[in-house]
Amino acid sequence: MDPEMEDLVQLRGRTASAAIMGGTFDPIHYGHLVAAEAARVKFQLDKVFFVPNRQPPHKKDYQVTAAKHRYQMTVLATITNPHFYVSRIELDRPAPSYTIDTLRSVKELLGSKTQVFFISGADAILDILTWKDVDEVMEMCYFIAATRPGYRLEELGRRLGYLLKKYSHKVFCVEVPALAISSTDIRERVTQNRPIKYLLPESVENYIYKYELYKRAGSTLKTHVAQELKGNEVKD
Ligand code: DND
Repeated sequence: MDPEMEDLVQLRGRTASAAIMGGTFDPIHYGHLVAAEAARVKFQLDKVFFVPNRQPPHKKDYQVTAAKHRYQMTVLATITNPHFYVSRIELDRPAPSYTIDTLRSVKELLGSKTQVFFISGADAILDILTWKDVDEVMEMCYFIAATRPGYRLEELGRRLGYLLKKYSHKVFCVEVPALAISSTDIRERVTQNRPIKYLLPESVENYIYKYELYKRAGSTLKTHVAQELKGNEVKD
């Protein structure tokens, strides 16, 4: 059993709460970290598990950075928070990384006395109707949607229709001031030699420069598209 799974098992049988913060984390930044910490404090979560995916089911149009880099950046970013853990559960499972499969494994490990939350940006929640087995996903956990300050849950309701009506008691909001930060913007900034300081932890910034991630324009385009455009191979 990997060490992160042992952390999960510690909660088994207790009345406890654990949250999953699923993501591609390409790269992880302060928006993710602030959202997770705000959720932890507001909902008194015992532990937050960051779960980098192996291949996001919804991002088939670009090649994500190698899993080992995304995992290591996530470990570096979370190391200073005693409540944050990183799980390899999706990295060690064949792709695509469906959230329903992760929830099933986590629920089985934790047992019925632990409440499971899933932390997500409001933008990701708006796409949830396209997720695999969405009704079962909603049955299995509570959702914490990170929103801009002042955002109203009713706005989510308008977009989510039946899903939010049926599961309104399971969806909560937490306000996050750092919502403008995005992984896409950080990747583009590195490619264009623009600063990324203060958008993400310094350790992750240094990691990106050390391993020369995101240096090449189009490095995150899906390989065959990039080959057509550039006529040469694109690596992670
Ligand atoms: P992303 O690729 O959007 O992650 O994936 C989010 C999660 O949804 C992952 O666990 C996916 O596997 C899962 N998913 C997506 C689609 C289909 C299915 C599952 C399925 O099972 O069928 P990012 O690394 O881009 O972002 C991670 C999270 O952080 C997201 O929820 C995103 O909305 C949020 N986020 C921010 N939150 C607060 N402030 C910011 C943020 N930027 C991103 N600045």
